[in-house]
Amino acid sequence: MEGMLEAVKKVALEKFPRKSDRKIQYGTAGFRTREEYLDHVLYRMGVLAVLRSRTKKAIIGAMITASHNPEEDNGIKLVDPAGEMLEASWETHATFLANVTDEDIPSAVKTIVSQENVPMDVAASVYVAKDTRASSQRLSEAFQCGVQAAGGTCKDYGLLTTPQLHYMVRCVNSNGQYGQATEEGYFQKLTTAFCKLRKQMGKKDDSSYKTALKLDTANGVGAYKAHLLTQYISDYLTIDICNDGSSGKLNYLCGADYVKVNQKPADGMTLNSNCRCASFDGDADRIVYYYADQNGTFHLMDGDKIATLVAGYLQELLNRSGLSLNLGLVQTAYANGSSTVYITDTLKVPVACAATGVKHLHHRALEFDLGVYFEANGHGTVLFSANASSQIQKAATDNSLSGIQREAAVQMCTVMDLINQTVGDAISDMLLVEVILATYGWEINNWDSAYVDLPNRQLKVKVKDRTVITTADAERTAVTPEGLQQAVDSLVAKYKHGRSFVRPSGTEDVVRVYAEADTQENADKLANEVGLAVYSMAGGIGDPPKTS
Ligand code: G16
Repeated sequence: MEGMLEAVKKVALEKFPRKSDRKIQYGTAGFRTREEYLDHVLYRMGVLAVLRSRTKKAIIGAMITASHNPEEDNGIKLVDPAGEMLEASWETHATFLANVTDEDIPSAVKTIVSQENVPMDVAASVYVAKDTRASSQRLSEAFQCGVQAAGGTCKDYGLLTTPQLHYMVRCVNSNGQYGQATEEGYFQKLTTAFCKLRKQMGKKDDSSYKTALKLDTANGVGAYKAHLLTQYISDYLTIDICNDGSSGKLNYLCGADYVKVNQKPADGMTLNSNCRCASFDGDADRIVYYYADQNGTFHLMDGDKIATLVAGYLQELLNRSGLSLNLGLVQTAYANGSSTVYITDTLKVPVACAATGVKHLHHRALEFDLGVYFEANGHGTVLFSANASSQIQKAATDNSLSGIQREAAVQMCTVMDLINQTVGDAISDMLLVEVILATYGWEINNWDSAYVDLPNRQLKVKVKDRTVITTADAERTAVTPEGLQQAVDSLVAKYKHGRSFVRPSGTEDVVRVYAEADTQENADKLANEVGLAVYSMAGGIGDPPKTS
């Protein structure tokens, strides 16, 4: 091990020195900051990925992306063997290794090896992919140098969406049981399921569903992949791809995050009345839908609306199959109050609240047989427990069941293939939404009518050090700085249906403020007042926040 450690240090000093003592932390979705601060971090993560691979005796994934952040940022998300986010205890190792001096890398690695009992004689292998950012190639090379220096091997997939990389990792570690670890395998699995479900439902005379979708791909990797997708599904869905990167800038005035936060369509998307539109984010792990009604009013179908659509559909299939499996839905504090009421009172599906970050929702969703999780920002998926999938598969061929029950189980088997269960996947989620709308014969306005969102507003507040804000109760209560939560509570009390919370972002250097109330004017006012409270009590810098 000593020889390897000296080699790791030598390459670090020569090629990827740590140029400043700026601290960096593994956040909501990995490391994320301005790309010029990341070379040494990516190199060191190559080393860490080798240790993780040896520990798990499995292939680990690394996605080079800053997802919804601006083009100038970049980052890395590490992927565990089943395609899930890196285990929390290793996030601590990642932060530790990223922040030591170059000289201290060998001792830091030794500490991790000893704490985790890493078997250093086991072969290590890592799958890596990147998004379309200009810096992604350079950072991917830095990462791969780290893997090599630590004695591992790397398979470079080049450009992939984040969920595609998660999928590859799950496939290879399941020895192909989950699917083929190739891009062709990914598209084949999803689109075969999609076409099967669409074919089965035949043509409905009274259907309002139209087979045309306008898609904003945020000028990111999703554009390439959506182009590839179209050839597999053209019999059932025509996709008009906008913001495909040929002229616009990544995530700039477009993409799922822009649409959700600003509650307006992406630039370049002309909204004809009732025309179904959707936006991916920069690495295609989130999706939101939207449309303009006859009066030109914009309507957003965010992650909450997708979650309720999916949960309602699965519940109906479960009821028809007669299977006794528990279905639950996981949201975050950002979930619109109306969605939670709808899920509880109308769908009668149990709902849980988790902290922001797919890793938190994913773990909570594992507690259900069928766990639907979605963040309001459009990031989510469905998890089927091992017990649920085996019961569903068994029911699909169980001749003692009625035809209707068997048919529902067969349909659920196909739905399982349509869903990328490793992580939220904009492509897979889009295909699922399209299947459900077509099944119901709904257009987007029918879907929208399930419930009316409470008006809401999100704000970003710049502060000197966002870590001064700590939270509890799935981020719904600010614990520090002292007095902030009381201030928020008294502001909220002034508004009918008022609700607000603040939390430090794990992907951007800001504090996020969320507010909802009975009218848009009141939601804006509340967000503004809470933003100002954060600004004054948590060390605001620059201009005070205001709603646009
Ligand atoms: C990431 C996470 C999401 C999270 C989002 C914003 O999304 O995967 O779970 O909601 O960041 O997090 P925060 O509010 O902490 O900045 P993405 O799509 O950027 O990877």
